[in-house]
Amino acid sequence: MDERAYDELRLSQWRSGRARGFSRRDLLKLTAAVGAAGALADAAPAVAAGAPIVKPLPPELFKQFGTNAETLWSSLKDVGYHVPIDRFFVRNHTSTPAVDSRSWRLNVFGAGLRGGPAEFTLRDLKGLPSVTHSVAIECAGNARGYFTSQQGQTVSGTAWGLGAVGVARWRGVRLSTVLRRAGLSPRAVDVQATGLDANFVSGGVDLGPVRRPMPVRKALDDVLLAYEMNGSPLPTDHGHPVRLVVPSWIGISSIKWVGSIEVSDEPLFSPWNTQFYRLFGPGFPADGQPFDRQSIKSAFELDPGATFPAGRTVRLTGRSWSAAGRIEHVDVSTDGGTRWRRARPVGPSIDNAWQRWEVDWRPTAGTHVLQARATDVRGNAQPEVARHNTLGYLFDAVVKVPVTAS
Ligand SMILES: Nc1nc2c(c(=O)[nH]1)N[C@H]1C(S)=C(S)[C@@H](COP(=O)(O)O)O[C@H]1N2
Ligand SMILES: [Mo]
Repeated sequence: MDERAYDELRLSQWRSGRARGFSRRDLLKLTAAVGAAGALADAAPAVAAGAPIVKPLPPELFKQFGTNAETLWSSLKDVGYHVPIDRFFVRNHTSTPAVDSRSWRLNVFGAGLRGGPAEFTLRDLKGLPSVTHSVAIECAGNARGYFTSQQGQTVSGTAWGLGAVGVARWRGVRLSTVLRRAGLSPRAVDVQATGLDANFVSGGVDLGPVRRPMPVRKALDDVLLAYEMNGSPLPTDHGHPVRLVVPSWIGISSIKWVGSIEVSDEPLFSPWNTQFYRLFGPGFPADGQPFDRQSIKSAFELDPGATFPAGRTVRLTGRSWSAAGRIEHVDVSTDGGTRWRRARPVGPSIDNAWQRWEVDWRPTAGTHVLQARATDVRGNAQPEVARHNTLGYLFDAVVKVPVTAS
């Protein structure tokens, strides 16, 4: 079954009340509470205990939004294919917890296992065959701010620029290896990891710990339980000691600080696939349209408002990425979209990661609008306008970047 068909089936099961963990009634209650409080999904959490983010967030590397911090694209110029840990974006629903890796255990349980629960220490996981992959993690709300600034539309949630994305080298064990060791049953339907961070409270309602189910088919396909990032033990803010890395899917799938994994023999639901991370708004089903996959985007390695010397050739650099496949080509305009030219690819184009590129440009004095438009190997190209949805997910339109030369 393809992902879309799976989503549709899941939606109808949920509508008909076949939902354990988070029912339609819970959602209606929640919607009322959220409406009353005037807050919405992805907004700053009501409680944030301790240090929301542990690593330093210098203003030349990050723009901070409460418990979240996006990478400034100017900080990715000349840093190579992978985003260094010191500038990788952080998206926390609450706060970064301190998890002791020696006493940490992964508990795998549920009716989708042949026997009882299984427990793994970090040592156990490291003793299993490991794989290393370059994979992008990107927030579903990345570039959300452009719905408002570029399209004049109202959306709720963190007004990210383009910096809620990063590619790192993740090393870990395949989730499929762990699930098979735990005794996966042919009856298994869904797999849901739960984080050890504090419960997420939204609009006065305690929604429990961050968790989100995925179909067993995805779990067995390409998902990692990662314990290393760019060759270092997984850093505190990025899920120490172990996180999921779910290639091509929205960032919320890649649960950090994993404490347990439920394998169920029926569909699972959580607020993170019912109330949040669904497409709501005109043209979408009243219950929202489910989605799992990320979209296609491009970014220049500079910040809006950057300045250049006039009359001298500069090298513009950037990156493009698509969840549907490798980037085929990137077109760049430096005159607000009248003329486009092909950017030169730089280095590899890796599936589920990104493609770096460059173009030379000699600006005249004055203000200019830069744009980059990517096309992937499946023929998907970035549109002029992203499809509006009230929670502001999956912005994929070509971004207009104002710069000045003097
Ligand atoms: N336990 C837990 N996992 C989580 C989150 C969280 O708040 N708690 N945030 C998710 C979201 S919305 C995103 S976009 C990614 C961000 O990963 P990063 O902070 O390592 O960049 O983690 C996901 N995993
Ligand atoms: Mo996210």
